Amino acid sequence: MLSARTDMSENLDTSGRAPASDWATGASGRHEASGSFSCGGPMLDPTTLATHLARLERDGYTVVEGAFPTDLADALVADLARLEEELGEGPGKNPFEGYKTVRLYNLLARGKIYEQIPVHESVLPIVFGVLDKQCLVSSLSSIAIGQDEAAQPIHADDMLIPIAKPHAPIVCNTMWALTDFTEENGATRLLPGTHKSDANPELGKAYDGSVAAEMPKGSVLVFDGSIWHGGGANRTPTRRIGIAMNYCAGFLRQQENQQLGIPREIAQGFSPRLRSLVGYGIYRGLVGHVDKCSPVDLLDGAPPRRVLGQ
Ligand SMILES: O=C(O)CCC(=O)C(=O)O
Repeated sequence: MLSARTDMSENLDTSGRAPASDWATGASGRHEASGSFSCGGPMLDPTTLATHLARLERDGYTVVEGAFPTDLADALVADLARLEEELGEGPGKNPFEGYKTVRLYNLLARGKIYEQIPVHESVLPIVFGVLDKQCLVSSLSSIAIGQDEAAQPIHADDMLIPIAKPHAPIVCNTMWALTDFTEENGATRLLPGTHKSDANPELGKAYDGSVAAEMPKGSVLVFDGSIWHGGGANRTPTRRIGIAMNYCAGFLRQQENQQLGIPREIAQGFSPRLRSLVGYGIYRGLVGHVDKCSPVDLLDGAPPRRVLGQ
């Protein structure tokens, strides 16, 4: 659980080693908020953080309105348009990705502007509260749902992971609204409470009781990876554009391979926190080492320091 010591700076040891106290506490997030919580930017006040974590626990999701400036949303939309053109990406070719939806993957490799997303102080403390401070970036992609797109099949983002449900959160995902999200334009649909279900949804089956996560541009939907959900149908002439910033527990395999997918010279320019989040660290002082050394030293080409068995 989050302990009273909630300053994220303690997670900045670039060796990626767990702080000694994390060995003692287990340092798992699991919905407990206490004390103020800073990612180095403005504080997310403890009451607001606790409210979001309580909603996540009860419903499986929460929406942070005004999480980031609308001019950042506009800048991201413009950069995604540039990328779509440069990469020559078109709509998906299956019902899950959508036939009228354009997705761009591996965004941390595509431009400096994306580096602020995984570490954003309005959202990361909530993710830390659900997972823990040693969680990882699982994937970072954009999803632009075009006119006349059908609703995406209802699914759970952790349904490929073959462990019995319900279980503690191991995936926590976020959807950044770069345009307003409305019921008409394809706002994400969620089935509240299904993160506690002992089953996964049946793909292709229609489910009653979903709610549309309507939110203004600049908001972020945060949800438990077990909740049943899917992108909505777009019945408007304009695109619904979002960024799917997804996280997983530090002991899980990341959905996008960050260490190979992000060129080394780009990762070398990341902040210590971002390096740690993409996986250049060591989980609980053991998992992810290279010859007993931290991968972060190898990233920099620095003489590797032994972090195990000293
Ligand atoms: O686009 C959305 O709102 C949701 C997308 C999603 O759930 C997914 O692709 O896994």
